[in-house]
Amino acid sequence: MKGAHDAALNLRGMTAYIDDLPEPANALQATVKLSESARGRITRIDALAALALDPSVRVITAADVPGENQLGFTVADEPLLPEHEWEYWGQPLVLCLAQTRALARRAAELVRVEGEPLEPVFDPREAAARGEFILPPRTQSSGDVEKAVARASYVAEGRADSGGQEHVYLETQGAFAELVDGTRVRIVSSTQGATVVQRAAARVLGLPMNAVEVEARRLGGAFGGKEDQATSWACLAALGAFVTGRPVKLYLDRKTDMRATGKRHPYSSDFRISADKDGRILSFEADYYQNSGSSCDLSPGILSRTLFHACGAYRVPNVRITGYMCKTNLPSFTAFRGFGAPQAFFVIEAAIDALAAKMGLQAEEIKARNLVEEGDVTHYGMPLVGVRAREAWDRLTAQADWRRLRADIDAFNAAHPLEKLGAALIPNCFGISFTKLPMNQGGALVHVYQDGSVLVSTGAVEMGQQVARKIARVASSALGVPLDTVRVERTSTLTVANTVPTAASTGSDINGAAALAACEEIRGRIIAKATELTGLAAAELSFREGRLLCAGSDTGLSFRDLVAKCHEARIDLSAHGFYATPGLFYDAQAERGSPFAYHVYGAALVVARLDVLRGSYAIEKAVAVHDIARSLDPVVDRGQVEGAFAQGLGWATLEELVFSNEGRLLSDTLSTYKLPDAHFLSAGLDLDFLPESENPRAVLGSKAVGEPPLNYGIAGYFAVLDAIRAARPDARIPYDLPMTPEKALSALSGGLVGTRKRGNA
Ligand code: LUZ
Ligand code: MOS
Repeated sequence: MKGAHDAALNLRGMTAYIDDLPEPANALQATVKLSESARGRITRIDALAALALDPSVRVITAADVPGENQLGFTVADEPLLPEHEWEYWGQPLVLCLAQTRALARRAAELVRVEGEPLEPVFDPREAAARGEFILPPRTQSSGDVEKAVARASYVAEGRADSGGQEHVYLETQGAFAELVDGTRVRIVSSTQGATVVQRAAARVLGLPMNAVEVEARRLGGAFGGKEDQATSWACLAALGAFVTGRPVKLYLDRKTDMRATGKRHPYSSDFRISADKDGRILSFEADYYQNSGSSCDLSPGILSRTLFHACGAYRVPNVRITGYMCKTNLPSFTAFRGFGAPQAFFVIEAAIDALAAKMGLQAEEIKARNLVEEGDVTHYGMPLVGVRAREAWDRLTAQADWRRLRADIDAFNAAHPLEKLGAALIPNCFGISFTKLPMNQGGALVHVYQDGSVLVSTGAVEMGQQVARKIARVASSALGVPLDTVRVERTSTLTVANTVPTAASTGSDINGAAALAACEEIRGRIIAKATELTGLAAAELSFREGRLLCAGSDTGLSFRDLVAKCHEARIDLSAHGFYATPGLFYDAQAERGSPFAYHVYGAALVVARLDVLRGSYAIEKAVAVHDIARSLDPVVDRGQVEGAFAQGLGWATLEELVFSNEGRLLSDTLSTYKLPDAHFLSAGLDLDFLPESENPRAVLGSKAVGEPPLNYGIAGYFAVLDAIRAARPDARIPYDLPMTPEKALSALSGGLVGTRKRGNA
């Protein structure tokens, strides 16, 4: 595990997260008081009983915020602590500090927040009907859908709903904050974006950004949950430190985290799809009602990604889609691996399923006929290059012997009344780049020390995805030094400024490229010195594994020797590197442009085995063929694809957020929120990579890997659906993801066995 850094520490259980860091003796522990209804107007906050509990207790409210009480940068709709109204059940109302966590919790229980109830709304369509939007609706279109529908041989329409998803990062949200020299504040945050926290904390505390230092050492997982929503906890800790002058640690217990923080956005959508007599898709229309929750947060970016991925991995000549960001009284839904794309994929996959039923064809036949091809132009005007959708599809269907498998499944089902198999295939096409153009930039700071060892700092936050390992590989390859001589430091606003969150699968693309630029600059200086010392031509010189080579043969000089010579000669052995993803542009007015650097392709197959009497099912087979181009680290990429596929299967089949009719999250523990576990995928996940090919649009020919494979999980939904239909060909089953065993049982019993009420979310 040389140079593996966190991976090796993780395996040995030695990784220190924020709560493992020793804190100063005078530190205060923090907790929050959560609202206990979905919406209300604050009339009085009574902290007397809490304060009487212990002299160390402090109760901090909106009135204590020295700067601007506002975390919303896109829309100013997110006070750090509410002044007038609370907008969801579980919203932090006040901050309580005390000597111990137990005292702080007790204090929070004793604080009384009185208020008048206001009428909440939970359903996105209802919010839309009332005109409750975060921002105005957005429409993208291409071609002429009315004309297409008029000449189509088949038209299918319907509705598709998908539920949210709890992040269940292993490390809950947390932060530590302290004053430095009484004038500056230092924050250690479990955030994906050190600068995101720095900017917000500066605003809240009324400080310039140079007086706020934010460190993200490493996170115990994030999955998007800490792109924007680590911020409030970091700001609360900083506020506590600022008000009391003492260090403050705020660390959420699991239940508080689940209640108070946002999840994947639930969507409710209407679709209409049309095709010619051969099943070629002529048009696709959709209205996406995004349940944005109580505040803007990242909802516009997520809606963008939904709209860009409306057509899935299919060529559709005529498109008209509209997205609505519906404001509801639920915790503000936020980034989650996939960022709106899986929600869009589910709708088009449902539409094709409905179309197949109309045509009396297998959905897979329609899919195969409509895959995106080289040179196709997306509905937002971006030509697709390096398309590998068909390559992945063909490879998968050949490997899995799809026709034979289908026939075997049908034969099995005909012979087994109480057990049914079902299968589904899904192709993938996922755009890489932040949909918000200015976010596609990053910096790096590289030091080569006198002994030849290398230290790299970037904006990339290590959260278990091994981005540090990938960046170490980039630096090692750029400098030609052994991997174990490169160390990647934690992310800090002191070393790299103006970072973007480690998100959108771009962590190694952007930060790796910035590190590469810095390494190349230093390498150039060292090579120049080597030329001067040896008289050899610079073009002939290279480093490999720490040795200086000339036209491939060893010169007898090492990287380390030359570094020492450079230092003696007073040559700078440090460099800052910067990368801005080239070629991106977008005209928001026209809804036309090239918002992505490139796309990632692939295809997956899921087979499910259903117990017809119980509605329970098992994933019998999960296979993916995935495009990682020329991988920076195939072992890491394998882990990412497997993890994302499993997480997608969880979203599509098991994981169900349940809210009461009053908007209270009922699935607020890990005993009521069912996650995939080792048994769930006991059959294993069969993963194959497409043949290596160099991607010219990312660092060292690689491709981003974090999010795209999550879409594969959607095949799990349709595989179970397929099995249910084998038992109940007549059943009318709404497209409603996740396909939990409860819903399967309800469908199998023709609705005789009802599902539990999901609230309106
Ligand atoms: N975060 C973000 C993301 O701010 N913009 C994006 O486009 C994005 N995409 C995927 C995941 N996180
Ligand atoms: Mo994100 S969903 O924080 O990449």
